[in-house]
Amino acid sequence: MDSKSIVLVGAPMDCGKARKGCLMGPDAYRTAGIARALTDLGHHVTDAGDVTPDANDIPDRDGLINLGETIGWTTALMRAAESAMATGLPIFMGGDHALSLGTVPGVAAHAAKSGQPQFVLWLDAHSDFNTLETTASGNLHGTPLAYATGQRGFEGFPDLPVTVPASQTCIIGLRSVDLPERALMEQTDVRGYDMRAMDEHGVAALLVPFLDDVAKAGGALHVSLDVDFIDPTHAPAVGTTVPGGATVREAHLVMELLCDSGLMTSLDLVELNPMLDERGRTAHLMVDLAASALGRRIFDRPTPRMM
Ligand code: EXY
Ligand code: MN
Ligand code: MN
Ligand code: MN
Repeated sequence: MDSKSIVLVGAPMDCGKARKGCLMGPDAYRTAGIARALTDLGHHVTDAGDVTPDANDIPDRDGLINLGETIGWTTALMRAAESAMATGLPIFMGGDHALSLGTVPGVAAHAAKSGQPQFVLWLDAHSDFNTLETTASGNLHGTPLAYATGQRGFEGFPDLPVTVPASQTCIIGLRSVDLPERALMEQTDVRGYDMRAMDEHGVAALLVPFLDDVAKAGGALHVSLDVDFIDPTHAPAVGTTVPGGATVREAHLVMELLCDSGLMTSLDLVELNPMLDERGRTAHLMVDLAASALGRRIFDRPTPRMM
């Protein structure tokens, strides 16, 4: 893989749900050596520090859990993501998945400036396709993909100048979807693959056709990796564990295929809660997965396409 300019952006957002701890995520990745892991692969890495929302951006909104604070973070992260794209390949170190309320629209706005279509790969046990009107928990980390694809039901959130068409999104790893999320997804052409699809076909058979579509469209590809994509026996440091997740090798294969494709233009690492970790092993696994997406492998030759 060619040397890239990678920008680490800390996004210690923790208001997307009730349980606290994700605010320590960015420093856990730093402590787990994310910068060194990527410079060892020949990349140029800068750490842009942590984003903090501007107090003026936080509207006084009650109702759903931390709605005002979440809107403030969304505004700040949209700006940060759009500007980070101008300097290289950003890795947004979360922080909970509500950070993607800002990062996905931000990278999409950057792509739109050059007329490039934006695609999104969502690696998650959950579809994160609730809206403010359908969420039962009020936890807004369960809503970012619905917001970023332009679904209605986000009254009070910033109007999005650029949304990602649902047809340009692909979710892999599903095993916990609320009924309203499923109903809303069925009204769109989002590609959603549950764990049974992974078991029956293998993750490569699900991912490669999507990557081929990204390549054909000359698209930008944002990857949003939720810790809970991986089975909790391998990645315990997350508040929304769901048994029956991806193995460590399935997760690495996804990242290695992304590396082979050369298509990834931005990455979210989300939902790491260091308070729930065991000697940092989840943080280290997420760093290893980021490294696999950016060139770490045993042999240089990519596997010939079997499809
Ligand atoms: N669908 C459930 C909810 O909306 O509360 C669970 C969402 C979990 C979201 C985590 C980030 O992936
Ligand atoms: Mn660019
Ligand atoms: Mn998620
Ligand atoms: Mn999840």
